[in-house]
Amino acid sequence: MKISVIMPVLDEEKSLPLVMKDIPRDLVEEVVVIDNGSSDGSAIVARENGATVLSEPRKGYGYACLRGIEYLKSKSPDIVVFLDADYSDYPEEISSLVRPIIEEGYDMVIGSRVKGKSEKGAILPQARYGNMLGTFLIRIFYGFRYTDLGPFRAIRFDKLIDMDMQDKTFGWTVEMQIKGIKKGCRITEVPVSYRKRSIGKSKVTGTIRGTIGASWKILWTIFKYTSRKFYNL
Ligand SMILES: Nc1nc2c(ncn2[C@@H]2O[C@H](COP(=O)(O)OP(=O)(O)OP(=O)(O)O)[C@@H](O)[C@H]2O)c(=O)[nH]1
Ligand SMILES: [Mg+2]
Repeated sequence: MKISVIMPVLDEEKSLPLVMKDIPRDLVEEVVVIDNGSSDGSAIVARENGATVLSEPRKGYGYACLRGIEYLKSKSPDIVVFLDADYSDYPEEISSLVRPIIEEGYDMVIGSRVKGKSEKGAILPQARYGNMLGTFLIRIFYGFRYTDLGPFRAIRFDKLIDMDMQDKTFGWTVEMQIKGIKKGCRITEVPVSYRKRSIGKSKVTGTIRGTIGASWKILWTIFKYTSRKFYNL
């Protein structure tokens, strides 16, 4: 099976080489880095380390992912893995993320940091509570038990295209999880490990602005899709 990685990047020149080094290249055909207007050398470093580098000037995690998907339409991979560039996730665990798709016929596999081993302090309290609330609301509204809304995940490319993803920022992960349920995808979670960000600058849950912005967007996304469900929109 042809596997591609989509990696949105904003100013991660220091962590990128480590992430690239740990991606199992015997499994992954192409690593697509979407440089989202970095002011450091992220694009150069990514290219030097063997990634295909695209540029997306419109700022936002979702914008970057959408750009990656557009690019991959001409490549038609079987599976796409989403991975952060800050070296918090363990890229070598891509193999356990894709296994349920390859061997058991699943469509989408969410890497759960809650089920896996996290370094102490790696998942900040605000991220932990945000995850709990988000997954609780999804369980109430859709009856599916996720344990995490983390970014590290694998999905069959045809299912991803069928989802017609829309979110431009940090509602991205939750939109994918809700649409996976709505579209009748076969979904599972696998435990993934998580380490504390020790390189580069935090942009989301490590900052007040990022936390408020991401929390608001996640809740808004859940309520948007849920109200559509009730009103059959
Ligand atoms: N494309 C894009 N990527 C972003 C943006 N903000 C953050 N990222 C990337 O999204 C990933 C997650 O951001 P982080 O800053 O690690 O946020 P976090 O994981 O909540 O917090 P940490 O505890 O610092 O790891 C990283 O790979 C960032 O480079 C953005 O505006 N656009
Ligand atoms: Mg991070």
